[in-house]
Amino acid sequence: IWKLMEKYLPNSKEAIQSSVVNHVEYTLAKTRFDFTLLHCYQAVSHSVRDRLIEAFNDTYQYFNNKDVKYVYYLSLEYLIGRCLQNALVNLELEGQYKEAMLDMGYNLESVYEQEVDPALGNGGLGRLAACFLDSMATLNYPAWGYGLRYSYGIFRQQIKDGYQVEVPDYWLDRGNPWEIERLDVNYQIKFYGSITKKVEDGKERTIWEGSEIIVARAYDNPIPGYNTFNTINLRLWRSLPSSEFDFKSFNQGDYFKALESRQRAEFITSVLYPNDSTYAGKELRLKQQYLLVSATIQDAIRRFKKKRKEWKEWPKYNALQLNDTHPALAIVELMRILTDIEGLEYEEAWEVVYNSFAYTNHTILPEALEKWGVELLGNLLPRHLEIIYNINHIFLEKISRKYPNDWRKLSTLSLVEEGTHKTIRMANLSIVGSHAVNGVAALHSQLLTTNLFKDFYELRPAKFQNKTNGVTPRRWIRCANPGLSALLNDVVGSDDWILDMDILKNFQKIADDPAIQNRWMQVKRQNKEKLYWWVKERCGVDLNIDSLFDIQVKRIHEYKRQLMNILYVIRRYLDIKKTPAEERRKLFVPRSIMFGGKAAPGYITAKRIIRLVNAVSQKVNNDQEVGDLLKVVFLPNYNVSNAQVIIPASELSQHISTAGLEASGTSNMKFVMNGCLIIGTMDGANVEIAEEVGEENMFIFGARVEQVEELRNKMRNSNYRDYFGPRLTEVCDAISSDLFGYKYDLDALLDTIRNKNDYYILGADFESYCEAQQRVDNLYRNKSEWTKKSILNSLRSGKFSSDRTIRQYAEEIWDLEPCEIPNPS
Ligand code: 26V
Repeated sequence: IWKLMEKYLPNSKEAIQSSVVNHVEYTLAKTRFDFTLLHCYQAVSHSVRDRLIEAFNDTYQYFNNKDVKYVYYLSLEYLIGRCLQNALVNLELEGQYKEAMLDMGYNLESVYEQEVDPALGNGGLGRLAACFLDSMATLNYPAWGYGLRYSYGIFRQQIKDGYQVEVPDYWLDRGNPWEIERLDVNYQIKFYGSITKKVEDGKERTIWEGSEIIVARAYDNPIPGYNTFNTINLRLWRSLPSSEFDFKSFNQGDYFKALESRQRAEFITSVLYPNDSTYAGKELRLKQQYLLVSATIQDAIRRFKKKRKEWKEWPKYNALQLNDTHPALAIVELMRILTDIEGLEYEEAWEVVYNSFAYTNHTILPEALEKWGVELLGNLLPRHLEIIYNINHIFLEKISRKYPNDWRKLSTLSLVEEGTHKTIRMANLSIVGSHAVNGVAALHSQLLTTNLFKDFYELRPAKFQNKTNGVTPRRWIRCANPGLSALLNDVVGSDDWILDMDILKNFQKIADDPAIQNRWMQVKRQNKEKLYWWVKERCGVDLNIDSLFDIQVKRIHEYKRQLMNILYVIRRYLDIKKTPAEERRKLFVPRSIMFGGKAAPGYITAKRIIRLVNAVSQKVNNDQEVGDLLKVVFLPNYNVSNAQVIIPASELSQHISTAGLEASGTSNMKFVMNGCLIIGTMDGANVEIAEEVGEENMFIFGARVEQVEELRNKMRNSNYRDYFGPRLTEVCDAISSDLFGYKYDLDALLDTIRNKNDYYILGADFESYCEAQQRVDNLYRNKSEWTKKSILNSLRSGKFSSDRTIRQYAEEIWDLEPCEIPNPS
């Protein structure tokens, strides 16, 4: 029977339609009489899901037969975005499905809009993990993504009276056609309890008995590669109550109490922590981290044991990548299993662990570095704390032999931070337990070796690497910008650029071609129209499509300096008002300035920045005198699917963090690929973007990283009215005079930069920012010059494909070979 079954579904229109109709009837149990667009989406996705599942099963069966090495990518966050279009594009079936659906009376694009956007991440770190999965599948690497299946993703952001309001994001309420629930893949996870030592044959053994036991169940999410049959797995764990655990309570007759404990188990993977900047040592968060780590390690071990190899071969078959320190307990969990359960000697186990783990750092902000209180950790995971102390003891002994009596070194390198509140430094644990540590852009990796991890670097310089981030051109050009994709196809003569962005460099001469420039502008204009309608519908603002679309979208944070952007908008507003009406159009280019991004719910200053943007928006947009010369909009609920509309439509995008503080940035890369010019500081990956596209094709301004500390000191020692200069001072005074209302909130906001503690040096960078903005206006007046730079930005962005990044991880850290499954037809 298996042989008789058609192995791969044929791609004809009729076959697609029959599969969709089949799902309407048998999966949805629907008839054509009460059939909605949502049902259509569900039937279509199920028909695509069938194809993914076949490819997915074949992929791992093939990997298994070939006895390949795997990389395990461990991340608490994945911002994968919508799946349907991405799957169709990667399976190269979008055209066929479009036709098939049109025939049945449906527009495929409106079908796409029915899908929820799974938002299981905060921002850059989670989106990076999703781009990496796409590249790992596309490049045929034997890989697994591991994460958590939160029931609630990051909150949905609404704007009420100009303030951010958080609404829970229960994203599973319409089911999820993309996941495969694995009823048979469950692991026990233990918490709390006690440890006992036993001596057997003269050897001490440690036994940890957890007092709370729950279950982690696997939910598999197939990730199709582009132009290959390889489809890899993103395995997400969900917490469930364990059936064994609460027997006692049930027997004692306390029925409700027993149910409560079951609900507590389910609660663990309920909600993603919506904070990406300040660390708060919450027990629930630690439970989440350990659940991911423990289930994943058990899964990897089960797979390895089937090979019947010796433990010392583990690193030959497994590479484990830690996406920041969040899953760092994996190091300890593998040590625990190897020593306590598998009976390896400490040193043998350490070799295995050290040679398989690698750690990526994503931030140098001290407030984001994870440190778990030893009381909390020791209570929840007593054996793990003991192992951490052990690792630390052995490590510090080596250090004190190498640097006798160097107490400063010992205390900075130690995994334990002493003090009234003793903590475990997860970054130190991750470095000590890994054979490779990397930053996410050249400048950031450099800063790790000279500042944050200086002493570790001096100890083992070879361990430290750079892996500049990248983004997938499949989602960020091919899916998000079909107009540009078609244009690039024509320029190149094929769609080869999707797999090899570097070939675009060979076509730079088109940047001067007026015919191409015209088509390029047309594509941008169509994308701007789409965003125009999006803004009109959601914000009720009527933009001028001919105005310059100027966009800053990212999490709201002081270091990203959205405040500097809006203060400049006010500067522009005041300048327009001061200019005689008849001269205004000569002096100012019409601009639509858009902001978007979520503030962490407890981050008051970030929330006040949103309040200020909306206050300015209200004033400026309703000022008849200003008209379309200046519009200000806050784009609500910035997420992956909205980004796919926003990024292709923008002409100028802002990446203006204080130098040294943005580890990389990844949207900067997406904007550049889509022919957007950047106004930015020499920070994160901006530095490398400037190297690739040329500084003359960007608007670079502001203090360099070496100058920041000195500027901070200078400002500390003078009055803000002096170091701000008259232009910024006037802006602050306008806000304080209640020109925009909300004086209480806005004065408090301004005090973060006025009171001699302008940590992010807005005051120092403001003038240079204004000058860069003037250069933007000047260039925009020359449409052909602007378009030329836009084209060059896009054609020179090849370095920032995540394919390049993943190849480097595979070759320089994971020692991993591609393994392509054969074409089944
Ligand atoms: C930190 C924390 C702190 C504890 C609470 C939960 C939580 C969740 C996430 C984070 C991650 C902060 C680090 C981060 O997102 N870094 C960003 O990583 C991007 C990808 O490498 C990079 O482009 C951005 O520049 C960097 O800010």
